[in-house]
Amino acid sequence: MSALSVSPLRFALSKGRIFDDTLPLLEAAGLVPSEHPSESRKLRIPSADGRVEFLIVRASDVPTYVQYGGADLGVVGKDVLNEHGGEGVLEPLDLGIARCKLMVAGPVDAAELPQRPRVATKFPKSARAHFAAAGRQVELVKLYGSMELAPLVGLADLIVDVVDTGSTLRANGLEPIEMIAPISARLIVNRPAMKVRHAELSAVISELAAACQLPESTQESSQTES
Ligand code: PRT
Ligand code: MG
Repeated sequence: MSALSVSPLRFALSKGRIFDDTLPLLEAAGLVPSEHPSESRKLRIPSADGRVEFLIVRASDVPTYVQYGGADLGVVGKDVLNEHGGEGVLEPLDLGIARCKLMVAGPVDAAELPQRPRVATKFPKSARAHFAAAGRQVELVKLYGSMELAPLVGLADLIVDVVDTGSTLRANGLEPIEMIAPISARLIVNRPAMKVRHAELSAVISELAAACQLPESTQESSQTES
């Protein structure tokens, strides 16, 4: 870095799972938040060394902040990134944390499915691509949470949701039917920032890559839901 004082890199994170799983990697990279967001109402939290400023945003808003340069970088689940589409962001690292699976699930004792089943999901883009690829007709219903409830009250025949242990499915009389994609959290970077602040961002990417002991590769964020 130059001797001139520069503003800290802005790093978007969501509270909960993503923050908790990213924290050990940040610590290994020497980027320690000066406060924990669950113990603070602040939405901007500097790192102890002042190199970055963490922005606490909704999980689904992380790609938007990074796309428009509100944040220079961020951590987001691949499920959320696929729904966003990845425009304007680079995806240099699979952090291998917050792992889960995007799955189709339905009632354990389900009768035969209708010709065109109704599918409730927070992930319509991924769900649409999955069923279209299989040549299956479905009616998608967009929900923002508690997808597991929809089949229990007749709102939907199936759901598409992220599943970790599967205990939430089981607790609601549902079972996994098929996997759409394995999911993990990704480091994303604003495309113009990667040019303008290349040295600082490369340093952070390398440090985080070392922290999660993965080879790094600067690749275009995938626009496809595999
Ligand atoms: O705030 P907003 O509503 O926008 O986002 P969010 O609530 O989805 O964020 P958060 O913090 O819950 O999840 C952030 C990211 O963590 C997701 O985008 C996924 O990439 C990843 N992740 C990993 C998960 C899970 N595991 C997971 N288990 N996200 C959600 N869940 C849910 C699951 O759907 C179920 O309802 O947690 C519940 C428990 O899972 P089981 O299978 O262990 O019972
Ligand atoms: Mg939430």
